[in-house]
Amino acid sequence: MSRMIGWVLFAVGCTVLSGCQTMHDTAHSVGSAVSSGWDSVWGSGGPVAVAEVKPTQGNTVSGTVKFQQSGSEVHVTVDLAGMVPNTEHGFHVHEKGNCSAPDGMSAGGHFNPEGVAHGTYTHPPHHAGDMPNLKADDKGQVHTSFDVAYLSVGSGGSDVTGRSVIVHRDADDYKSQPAGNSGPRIACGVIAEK
Ligand SMILES: [Cu+2]
Repeated sequence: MSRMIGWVLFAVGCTVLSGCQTMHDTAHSVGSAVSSGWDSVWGSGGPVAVAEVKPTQGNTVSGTVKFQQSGSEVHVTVDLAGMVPNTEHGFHVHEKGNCSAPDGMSAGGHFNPEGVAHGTYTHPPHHAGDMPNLKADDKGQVHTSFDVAYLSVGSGGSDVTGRSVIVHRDADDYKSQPAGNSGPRIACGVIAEK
């Protein structure tokens, strides 16, 4: 609980002190990395946001993606089904929390508050919305989790709340601009704070 209070105080401080946002974004860029075990170090209980993922027209992928703030990182938990078995898919946070278009294009481009190029999620600079490709198992399902330091939940310039997650048909090559040549959008979910 003291961690929660600390986070709130930090957030309030950010709104009072000008320049804090720049520091915040810089810290996230430098700290961009994937690691594990933070839950055991920091405990859990930070803000949570969840996307209920639904298939776009003509597709079958659905499930949930959960984002939980944990210390300075965000733990992302992915549970999806309905993919072609043993396939790999681009997976990103997109700018707009709008999945109304049949092809998912209403979600806009990649979430990119820093205005940088698309790239590999482990090597900044890259879009804040860049995440690792999802690999479907032999049942067409994905059950995985990972931690990133460049997103946040509930506050900050890289807050995922009110954005969306998109699953693409093809793998992200982590270099083609602006979206890794990952093809059409096969599923979309608006990220809402819980
Ligand atoms: Cu995308």
